[in-house]
Amino acid sequence: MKSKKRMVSGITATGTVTLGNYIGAIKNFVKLQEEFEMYIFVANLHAITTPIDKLKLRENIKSMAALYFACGLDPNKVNVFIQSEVLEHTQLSWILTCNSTIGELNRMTQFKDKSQKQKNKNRTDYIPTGLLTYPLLMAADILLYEPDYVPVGKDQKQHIELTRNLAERMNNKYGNLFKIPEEYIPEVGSKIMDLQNPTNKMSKSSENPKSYISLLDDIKIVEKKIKSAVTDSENLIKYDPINKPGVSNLIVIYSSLANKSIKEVELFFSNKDYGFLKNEVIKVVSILLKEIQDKYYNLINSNDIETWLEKSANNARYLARKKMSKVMDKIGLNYK
Ligand code: AQP
Repeated sequence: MKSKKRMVSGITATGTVTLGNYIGAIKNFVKLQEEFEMYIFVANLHAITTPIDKLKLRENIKSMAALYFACGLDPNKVNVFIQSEVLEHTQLSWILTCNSTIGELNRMTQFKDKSQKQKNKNRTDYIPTGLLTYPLLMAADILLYEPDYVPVGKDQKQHIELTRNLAERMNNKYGNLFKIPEEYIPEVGSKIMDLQNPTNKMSKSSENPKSYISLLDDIKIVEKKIKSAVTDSENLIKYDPINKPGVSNLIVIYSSLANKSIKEVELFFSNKDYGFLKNEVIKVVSILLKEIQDKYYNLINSNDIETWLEKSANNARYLARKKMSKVMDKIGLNYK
């Protein structure tokens, strides 16, 4: 029997999962779980890249794990685990750090954007080193598991390229160490935008809660957030991300959740106004969130989650240890 192709991915536990994370990542994990062998983790080590309150972090980790299942990941099909519970992630990350250059990390747009945010907070003296080096932890997250594909949003494309470069570099230097992964970017919704500033990506750590929809938001709040989403004064429903970023973002959200192509959505909304568009977006988002939240509140206090996470962490450890043992041998760290 032909074995399944493997995928690995994770979401950073900096806040509650957003609609952007859902459309850009989780929705696809759910779709692909039948076809692929999947390793999906709660990226808690990535969450300490910038300062985070410890109680908040703890809460985020559990909530994210429960949300993965509430969104439809089947614990019998997908390995969902907590990143820090597989120690090899940090071990390999150090080895990759020693095989990378500051120049290539400095070129990462996410580093430029996120360090700019720190500067905007008047913290010019405080750009955490982890902000520069986290793409290497991400590369380790991937390379440990020899995946065929890494499902990501557009914003992470550059990090996958870095991962591939590092893997090729180390393969050339030490012999065949790593499998070169391919990125897997969804056709629709690979970048859901901020509702208040639609030229920026929707982010769970944004300081303005009106700019994102969290999967655990109260439906009444969601309604308000969508109603106050920034559009333009043209009152023309057309997909044009450059000139009409706000309207295009609503079209993309609707298209993804209603499972319709952008063309079909444009046709459906032709001759309609923005009020109508927003109401339809509210409907599809509310249906989704209600379903997720019902499952979430049933799950969050059950013991099942810990059992599922532990079983999957064991599966992940098995692969990660095998890979690390090979790496240690090939680069000369193993003296025996
Ligand atoms: N707005 C988005 N649209 C589509 N996909 C998105 N992803 C994130 N935001 C969007 C995808 O979700 C996965 C996990 O992302 P992450 O949380 O690990 O990192 P991130 O991209 O930095 O996401 P956030 O929400 O913006 O986090 P913070 O606020 O902590 O920086 C990835 O596949 C990502 O592409």
